[in-house]
Amino acid sequence: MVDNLETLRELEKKILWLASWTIHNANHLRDHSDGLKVGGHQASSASLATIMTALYLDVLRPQDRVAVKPHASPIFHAIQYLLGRQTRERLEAFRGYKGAQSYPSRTKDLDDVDFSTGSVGLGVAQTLFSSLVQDYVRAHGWGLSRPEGRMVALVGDAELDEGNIFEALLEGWKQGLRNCWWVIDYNRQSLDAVVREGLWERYEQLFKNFGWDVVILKYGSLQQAAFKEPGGDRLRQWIDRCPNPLYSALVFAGGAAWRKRLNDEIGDQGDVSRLIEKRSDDELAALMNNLGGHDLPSLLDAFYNADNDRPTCFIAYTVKGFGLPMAGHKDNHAGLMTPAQMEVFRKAMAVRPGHEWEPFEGLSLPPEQLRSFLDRVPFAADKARRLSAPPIDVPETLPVTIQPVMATQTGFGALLNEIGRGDGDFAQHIVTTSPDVTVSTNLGPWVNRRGLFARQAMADTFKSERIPSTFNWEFSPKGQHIELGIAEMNLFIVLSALGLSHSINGERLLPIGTLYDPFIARGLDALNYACYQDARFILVATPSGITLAGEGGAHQSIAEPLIGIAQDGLASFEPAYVDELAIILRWAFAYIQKDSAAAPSERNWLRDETGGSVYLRLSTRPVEQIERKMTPDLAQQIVDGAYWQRLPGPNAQVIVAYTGAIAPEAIEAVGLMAEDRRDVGLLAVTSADRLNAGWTAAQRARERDLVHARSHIERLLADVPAHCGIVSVIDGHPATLAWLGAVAGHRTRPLGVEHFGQTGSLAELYRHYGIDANAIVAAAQAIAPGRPIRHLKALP
Ligand SMILES: Cc1ncc(C[n+]2csc(CCOP(=O)(O)OP(=O)(O)O)c2C)c(N)n1
Ligand SMILES: [Mg+2]
Repeated sequence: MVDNLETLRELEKKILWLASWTIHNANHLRDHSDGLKVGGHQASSASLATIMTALYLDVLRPQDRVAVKPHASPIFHAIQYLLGRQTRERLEAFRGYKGAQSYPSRTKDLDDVDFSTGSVGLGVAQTLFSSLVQDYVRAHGWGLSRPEGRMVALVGDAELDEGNIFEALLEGWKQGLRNCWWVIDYNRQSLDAVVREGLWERYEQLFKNFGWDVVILKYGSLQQAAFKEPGGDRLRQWIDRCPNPLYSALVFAGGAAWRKRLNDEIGDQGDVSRLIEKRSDDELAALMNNLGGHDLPSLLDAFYNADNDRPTCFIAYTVKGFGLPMAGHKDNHAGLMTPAQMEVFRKAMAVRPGHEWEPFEGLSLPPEQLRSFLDRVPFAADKARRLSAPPIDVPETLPVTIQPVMATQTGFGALLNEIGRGDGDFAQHIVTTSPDVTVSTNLGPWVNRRGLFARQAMADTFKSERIPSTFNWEFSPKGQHIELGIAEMNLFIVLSALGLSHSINGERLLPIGTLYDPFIARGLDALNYACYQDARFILVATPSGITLAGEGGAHQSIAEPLIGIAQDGLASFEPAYVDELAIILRWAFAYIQKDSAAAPSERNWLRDETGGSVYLRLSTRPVEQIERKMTPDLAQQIVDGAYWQRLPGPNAQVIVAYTGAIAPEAIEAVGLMAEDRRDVGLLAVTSADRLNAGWTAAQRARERDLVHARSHIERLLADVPAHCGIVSVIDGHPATLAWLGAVAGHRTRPLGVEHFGQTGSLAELYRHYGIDANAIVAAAQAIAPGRPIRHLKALP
């Protein structure tokens, strides 16, 4: 490694140049009439230039995976460009249409981003959980022919303000984390200003408390050498006492300012004055800027000496804007170099105009030597860093014994219990996880069969003490359930890591996470992040809605069905019956494994061949089940999002469209209206999300001249007479189904819950929020005039 120092130094310069040029080019050469300005990248990127050079061009191996601090994307892209994995066209279009992404993106970037970043904190936690997932995979005997990778996060210091990082740390400690590096870019600046003094001490203690090794990279090798000179210890004391804002200000002000300040404060102290005097302004600035995070020898030494059996946190002192005129200035976050500054920088880098993109322009080492070095960079040794794994066969049907009265949540437990009996590939690749609600979301029977996962076996004391208990709480490396603490953020990030295992570890998992529906909101950004990375998992959110009557407003979800509609990469369902759930769950296992860029199917206009993740909103409400034969056609309609539970007649005046646990009220309302309204129809909506998506896509296709495009909901409503009204009802926000009226122009009255729930009996709450049978009938009477409906009771 040390032999390469000169080459690495040259390339570090080039990387900083290319990143700066990418930003400058995007900002100054593009027409910004659209207001699209580069912000936040320049100074923040420069801060990590040395660390990333050391890692990517020397330390990392193909099996290592990295989450790069969002604003360091220009450095990442520049490195990939030098390695031949990024194109000039994309760099020229940085932040533009189809250009290199502002924040590294697995799904949108060309240059093989390991983990997307953007919303700070999430990529950091992703590396921790990816390391746990790597351990899970290997403990199950898979992927042992590949070397273990280190999961590395390049973390902004202000990023550590994000609570999800600490939630992850605690979980990592519980699960015996290893092979995980967090390199903290300790530039002591955030977006707005300079951070508090002494944060490193808190971090150091904190990480140590969680079982991490902490390596502090404060002084670069120039500084270390200077400290050995006479007077060096005084200089060191001065540096240690210097407040963050002052250090930053002096970095910005440069050599002369350093000299003045040092002379003013310690200049009369003999040896140290000579130490200062000996150096020119430039040399003095170079010395004072030579913090650990900008010193290749210190960095390489630290990285090569890490013990990978433990997680390691490197606190690397850096300068935000290092090597650029804005270095250290507290306002530099959105700072950009002016054309004049860029011109000075260009000259300093010996880059001729018109040769800005040339990889070796202005470097002193011969291009062949640099090329041959880059060709041998270990990180880029494999052609494709991304791995893949074939799909796991899913049984044709998932058997389940359906009780006459049953809740979907119970059905879910029963389905998994049945799967848990099997010992084929399918059952073996399922991994479940839950944030301390395993038992209350009905995963208990599955866990009893498959056990909990831990790298080291742990017996269930209750069992060994022969105390009867319903649940067998035994941990072993073969277990298939990852029990998490309550933090929902961690649930979504572990799902993100499990759901990328095929790509990261080359071993496919079928992850299922359970939580209470309202707490999706608690981890929503992490869920969004997981979907943005195209991680694949099944989310079972149960219980849900005001149906959770006695639990009250804090546990009753309202907005989640709308999240289900709006969240990209997530197909959501809310079945009413267990036979529907069995169909949907089977479909979900196949859907999460699809991986092609196929066009939407002309049958439902959904992108079923592309796949995605799945969200099932379930309920604890026992509902009378329908005895029926599951035909292929019915199964298909359940998956497509809706079916006629009662077909409306040709003269229908009203149809009731319902979703989920409210089915008995919808059925009752149809019965109450039957005498006074002709041909009432009952539409069972199993997925408002998929119905809506298909409808939108089919319209778009028609607007593009595919005149025959029809979505599932358009076909279902095609024969409903124009004068017919629709009453929709859901235990969730009414907007979920309100759009149904726009499909074919039917007058619609959407019922649902808009205000915080409360405690009460089911009947009281359904009545209070207007989603009981009587409210449905009242709505029908209002939008489908006719003779008064006799069974309608006066509403309170
Ligand atoms: C969740 C989230 N909140 C806010 C932001 C906006 N933001 C981007 S960078 C940043 C400051 C980051 O500071 P630091 O992590 O120290 O990185 P540096 O800029 O010093 O490189 C903020 C607030 C974001 N990207 N994500
Ligand atoms: Mg910072």
